[in-house]
Amino acid sequence: MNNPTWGIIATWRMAFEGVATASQELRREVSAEAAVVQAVKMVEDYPYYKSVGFGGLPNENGVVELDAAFMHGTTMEIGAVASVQDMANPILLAQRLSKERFNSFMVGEGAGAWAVANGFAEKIMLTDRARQHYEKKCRETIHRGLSPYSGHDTVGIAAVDLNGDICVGTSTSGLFMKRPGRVGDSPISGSGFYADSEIGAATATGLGEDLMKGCVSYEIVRRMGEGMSPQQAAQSTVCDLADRLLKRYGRTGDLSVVCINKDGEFGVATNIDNFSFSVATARHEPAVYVCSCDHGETTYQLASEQWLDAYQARITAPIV
Ligand code: SD4
Repeated sequence: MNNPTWGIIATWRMAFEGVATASQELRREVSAEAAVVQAVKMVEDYPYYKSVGFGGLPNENGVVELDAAFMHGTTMEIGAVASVQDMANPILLAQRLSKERFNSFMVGEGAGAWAVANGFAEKIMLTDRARQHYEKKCRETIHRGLSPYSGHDTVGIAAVDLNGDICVGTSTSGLFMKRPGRVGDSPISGSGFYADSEIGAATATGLGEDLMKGCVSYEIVRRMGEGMSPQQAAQSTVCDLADRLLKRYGRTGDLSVVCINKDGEFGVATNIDNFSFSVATARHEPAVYVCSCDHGETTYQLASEQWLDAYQARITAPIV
């Protein structure tokens, strides 16, 4: 067996604070489960991230519906919720449900009632800012017959701890302006996330409708299990799915993935420019990287101060 190591990787810049905090804990032998759940919760709680938790953008009726999942790669436990409303931290619901023998994936009203009965915090998740985004989108698109769908920012976080456990969690408000009841890949095992402590874990962000066509997270873990490096597994899975979609479905949405193996090596792949990710490992200080996609090949570089400043300015800018 290799020396014990630790690492954590997450989709997008928004997870950086959570990743940095988790890196302090993972090196002190805190579990991957605790690190992942805490890091996802930090993203859910921050009101300026508009596609996860508090401040997440609503569906076409102006209602925030949230999806989340948690998987433990040693026990194979999975818990997930979809389309839950007015619950402060969907990731905590998913984590708790992962301990249930039955009913471990719950949706909508049933999930909400179960969460309230079990003492989980309720919260109005629609912020004034999210409502302003919604009203703006209505003016700019649906009232004029245009497609309102754009952008994607689900948080997916995978971690390996010094004990050799690997866990993954996701949380999202899904597609902005989705139809009520629509569910994407994020709470779906194998699509939005997968973890196997004997191999590694992967998680995805992008257009759930297309990510689900390739079960990308399971596929990446499977390829790592067959001997590919995390980078090869991520890159080949995204390229193969994008090619198949273009050939057989005629188009492809955004597909972005991150993964990590049990040795703390990580991989990332995307078919868009400007996908960012946050990572920290025993060998790698916490950092944010920004990806480019050139002829299907993903490259990335450290986010510059300028990029980070522009990001913060953008997410907090007045909505006009
Ligand atoms: C979904 N994959 O629901 C998610 C979307 C995403 O910000 O990444 N959203 O399809």
